[in-house]
Amino acid sequence: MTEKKDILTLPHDQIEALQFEGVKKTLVTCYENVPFYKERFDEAGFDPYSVETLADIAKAPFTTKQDLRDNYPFKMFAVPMKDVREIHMSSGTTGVATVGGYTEHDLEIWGDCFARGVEYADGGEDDIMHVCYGYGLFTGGLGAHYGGVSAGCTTIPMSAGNTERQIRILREMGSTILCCTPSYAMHIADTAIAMGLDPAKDFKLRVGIHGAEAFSDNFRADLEKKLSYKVLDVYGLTETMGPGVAIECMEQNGLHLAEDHFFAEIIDPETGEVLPDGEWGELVLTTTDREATPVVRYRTRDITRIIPGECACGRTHRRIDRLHGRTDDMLIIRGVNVFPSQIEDVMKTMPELSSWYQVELTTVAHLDRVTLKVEMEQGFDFDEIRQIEGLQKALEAKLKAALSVGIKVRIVEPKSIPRSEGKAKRVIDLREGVN
Ligand code: DLL
Repeated sequence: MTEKKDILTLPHDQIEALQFEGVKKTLVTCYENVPFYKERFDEAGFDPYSVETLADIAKAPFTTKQDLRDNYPFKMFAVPMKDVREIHMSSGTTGVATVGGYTEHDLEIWGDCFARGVEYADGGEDDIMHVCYGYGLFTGGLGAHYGGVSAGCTTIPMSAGNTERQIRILREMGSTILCCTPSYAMHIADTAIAMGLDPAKDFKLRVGIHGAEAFSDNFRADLEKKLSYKVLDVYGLTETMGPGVAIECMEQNGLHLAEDHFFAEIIDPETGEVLPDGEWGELVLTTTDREATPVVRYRTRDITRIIPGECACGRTHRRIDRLHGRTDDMLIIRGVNVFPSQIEDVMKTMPELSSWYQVELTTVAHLDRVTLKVEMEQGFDFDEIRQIEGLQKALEAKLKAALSVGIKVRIVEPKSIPRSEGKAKRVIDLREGVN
C-alpha cells in the first residue's frame, strides 16, 4: 500500500492507474445501488462494466445539480443509512439545497484531503488552526476542522461571527493558520486595523487557507499585506465532499487536485465535449472512493482549466487554475462574458478603494445596466467630491480597457456595503423580469 505522504509525489501514470480502479468501482457501485444511476446509464445505453480506459468515462452521462435536487434528500445514497455518520448540505444560494452523506471512511478521506493544505504550508503539530468557516450543515467548518485534526494541528472551532471576539482569540491564542472565506478574512483584517491593532505584530498568523468563493489575485495580495501571512486557495463543493477537492501549495500557482479521490475533466459547457489540458471550461468531477454519495461526471458549473506541466513543488497531482467563478455568476454585458472576480481584480489596483463592492444589475430603457458600487478605503478622504468623481472616471476607464465592457462606477462611503461572515454577496440583480 502507498503511504499517505508518498501519494502526493506518485508518478502520474500510477495515479491514473489508481483513478481507473476507483472510477470503475464508482460506476458499478452507482449502477447497482442508486436507482437514479441505473436508469440514467440504461437510458444513455452506457454499460458501466465495459469501461476499459480512463478516457472511456467520457461515454457516461453527466450528473447535474438538478439531478441531485430531484433526488433530495437521500435517493443518491449508495449505502444503507446505518452506515452514514454525517450529513451536510449546500447553502442553497442558487435554489433547493443538495445533500452529501459521509461514512466513517468518507470522513477520514475528507480530513486527509483538507490536511494536505496544512502539509503544503509545511505545517502540522506546531500549528494552531483558527477555523471560522461556519460550522453546521455548511461543509466549510467541519471540513477544515477534520483537516486540522488530521494534520495534527491544535484546532480551534470558532465558527463564523462575532468578529471582535475572533480577533481577541486570534491574538490571545496566537493562531498560526486561519481558515475562513477570503471575504471574512478581509473583514477580520479591516476590523482589527480599525481597532488600532497591527496584525503583523499582534497576530502570529503565517498562513490562511481560504476558499468557498472566488477572489482575485489583487484581493489576495491586499489580504496578505494586511494580515502579514500567505494565502492558499482551497476549492470544494458539497456535492463531491466539501473543501479539500483541490488546494494550492506554497508556489501559489494553481490548486493541486486530490487526484487519488477525484477524477477531473474539463468540458465545453455548451457542447459537453472534453477539452484538452490548458483550455478553460467547466470542471466535471467523478469520485473514486466516496462511499455514501459517490458522483459520476458531476457538472460543477465552475470555470477553470487544468494547468499543463509539473508544479515546482514536486508534487505530481495535477493543478486546476484559480476559479473565475461559477457559470451562474457570470455576467454577460453587451455580449462580453465577465466574472465579478475580474472586476474585483481591476478595482483592487486602486489603493483608494476598499475590498467591499457589489455589482448591481438594473434595467434602463430596456437595456441591462451594470453598476459597480465600491467603498472608499478607510483613511482616505470621502468628502472631496471632485476627487471621488475623478476616481470613478478613472476606474470606469480601467474597466473598459481591461475587460472591454462599460460599467458605471459609484464610489460609496466606507462601511456602507453589508459585511459577510460566510460567502460575500457580490451580485445584486434588480433587472426587470429577473427573480
Ligand atoms: O463552498 C465548500 C468549501 C468550503 C470550499 C470552504 C472551500 C472552503 P458549497 O457551499 O457547496 O461548498 O459551494 C460550492 O463554491 O461550486 C464554487 O462555485 C464555489 N467555490 C468553492 N471554493 C471556491 C474557490 C463550499 N476556492 C461552490 N474559489 C463551488 C472560487 C469556490 N469558488
